[in-house]
Amino acid sequence: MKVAFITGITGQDGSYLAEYLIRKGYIVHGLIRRTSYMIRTRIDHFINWPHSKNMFLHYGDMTDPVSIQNILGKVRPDEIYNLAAQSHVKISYETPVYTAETTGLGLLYLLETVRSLGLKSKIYQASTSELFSGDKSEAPQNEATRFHPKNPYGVSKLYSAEIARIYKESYGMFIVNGILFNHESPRRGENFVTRKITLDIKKVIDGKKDYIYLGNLDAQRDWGYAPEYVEAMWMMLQQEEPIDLVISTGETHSVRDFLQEACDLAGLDPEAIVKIHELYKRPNEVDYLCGDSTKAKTILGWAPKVKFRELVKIMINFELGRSPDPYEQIWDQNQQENS
Ligand code: NAP
Ligand code: G4F
Repeated sequence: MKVAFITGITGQDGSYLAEYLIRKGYIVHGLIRRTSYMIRTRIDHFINWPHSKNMFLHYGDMTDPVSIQNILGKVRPDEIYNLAAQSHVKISYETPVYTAETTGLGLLYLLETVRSLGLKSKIYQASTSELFSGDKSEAPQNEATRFHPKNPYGVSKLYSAEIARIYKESYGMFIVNGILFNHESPRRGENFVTRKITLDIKKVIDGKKDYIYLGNLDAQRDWGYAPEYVEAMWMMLQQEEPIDLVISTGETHSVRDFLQEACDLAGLDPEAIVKIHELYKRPNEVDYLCGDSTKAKTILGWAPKVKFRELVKIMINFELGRSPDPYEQIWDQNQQENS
């Protein structure tokens, strides 16, 4: 049985990845933080599955290298997925040092531990399309596009992407950067724009809110469906060689488009319920993201099935109680196709 260690297991991606690996027969170890209130909403539903006897949670923190050393010394994983991060771009302006420590330096603690213990673990680093400038003239962005981050989160991720490359080249370690474009789901954090819109639509329908307050509606994003993206993470670690890859849908839409599509599906008029508020605008914006994942298609055989309209439908239908998150069907289908 393969052993995986996931940092960020309680997040959107970590929770889908843990489920995916448990279904594949892995022993999964996850890093969790001490919080005054124990909220593990995204993993609670499978923590007691019979096959989740192979799942173990360890207290620690990406800013505490001793905790990382102790856990890795015990677990000695075959695969490490470093998904932990202060991952909110706007909040990275308010907590720039903490963001740098967690999102940037955290990986260094992991790499140094793996190196000093002499582990042979393959390592996945959660890199991001926030490494790019978002200038439309540079789109579609691929593995050859220059990095030019625009915010404290992006530059922290640039540090981790580069230290990953340096450890790979210097020590021959197996480390890949998955350069993932935005990916969403019903498990998306509540203050990212897609989930905020779908959640607030539900509140408006229920009479709990009159308006949805948003920032820049013109920014364009390449939005995919998170369960498909965690599968790409796993595929990257199954290769003979570590190769950095862009994972994206190749379609881009504005925040305004997402809002309109979600409102149409819910039978609401966005003009009547949306107000623009400065609070949700950023000091600097990444205007235009549209990824080219041709290389991932060639090397991994990975291609997204869920595109923009289907994604909005999944999120709205879930929020309004019309249908559950369909990730299980998608995984079953992929397993059949791959076998
Ligand atoms: P998320 O939902 O915000 O989850 C972040 C995870 O990191 C949570 O489990 C969180 O724990 C944990 N974490 C934060 N600070 C930590 C610390 N100091 N020590 C230990 N754990 C800590 O993020 P996500 O959307 O799943 O994204 C996963 C990774 O991919 C992140 O690194 C993100 O930056 C990157 N990424 C995401 C996207 C996207 O569109 N989703 C695209 C590209 C890259 P708590 O639950 O305790 O807060
Ligand atoms: O949903 P967002 O907060 O995601 P953003 O900034 O693109 O970052 C996400 O994707 C990255 C990959 O490219 C990840 F690396 C990162 O960890 C995170 O998961 O904002 C999307 C867009 C932005 O242009 C923002 O200015 O929506 C715009 N927006 C407009 N109103 C808003 C709002 N964003 C948020 N969060 N809240 C608003 O009210």
